[in-house]
Amino acid sequence: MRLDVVTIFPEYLEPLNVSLVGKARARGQLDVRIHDLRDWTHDKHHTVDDTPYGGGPGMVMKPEPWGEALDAVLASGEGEPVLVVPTPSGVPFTQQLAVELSAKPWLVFTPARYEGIDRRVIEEYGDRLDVREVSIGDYVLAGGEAPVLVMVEAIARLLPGVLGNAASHQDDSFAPGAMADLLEGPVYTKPPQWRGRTIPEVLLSGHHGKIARWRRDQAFARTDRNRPDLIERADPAAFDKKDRETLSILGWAPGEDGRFGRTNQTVEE
Ligand code: 6GU
Repeated sequence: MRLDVVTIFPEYLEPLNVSLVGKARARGQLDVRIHDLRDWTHDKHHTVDDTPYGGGPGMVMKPEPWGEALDAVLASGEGEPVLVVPTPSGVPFTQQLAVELSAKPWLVFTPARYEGIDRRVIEEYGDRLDVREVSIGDYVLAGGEAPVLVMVEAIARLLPGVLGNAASHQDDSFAPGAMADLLEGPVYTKPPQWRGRTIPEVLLSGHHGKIARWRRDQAFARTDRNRPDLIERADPAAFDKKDRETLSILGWAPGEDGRFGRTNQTVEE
């Protein structure tokens, strides 16, 4: 997969040389190219921003450097990339979107600073490319570079051969499949006693069925506590008889439509 990033802070993307993404690059599984937007300015001060039409606070990124930069990047490759535009006004970046983008051969990211990029740039490339305006959550960052780091890591670890073990992301919280719609429960390793704290007995039992059931119950308990919205919107067809018992103990019951909602009953920890 090829990834291009156009930014006014190339050094902000240095973490892409480290760890999982850095190793995937070193192995040739990822071709990452960072570009400095200011290379496509022509004035003495390398100006990339200007005041907003209509007034208001902050500055807007000028269209001309982005147009020249994107034309150059597009001309440097075969075929057409997906253009990923980080913005707090975008669609949510989810595991589903990460999976979809991980199947594309070429992604171009355009992290902006200030109040964003002149709208005409998004319109211009939207006429020619698959353009996705994407947000990584409901909070406001000073720029799109950190979101690019987040998205690239989420996408890169899904590429074939990047994560050591192919099964490693089958159980991911939010991964479609086995533990779909539930958060992952706690994990433990050696030593068996640490500061007087032990390991849940069942994990030492060697009984794989009981272990799987315990893990699923832990996943329900954590999802109940941290993300009850995931249980509310889960497809109830994914819940077996024991899941339903666990949910009932946690204070959940099926409604008219079969989906689960909280009953007013509270459960002691
Ligand atoms: Cl993609 N950009 C900025 N500036 N803030 C954000 C964001 C993106 N996603 C959430 N907050």
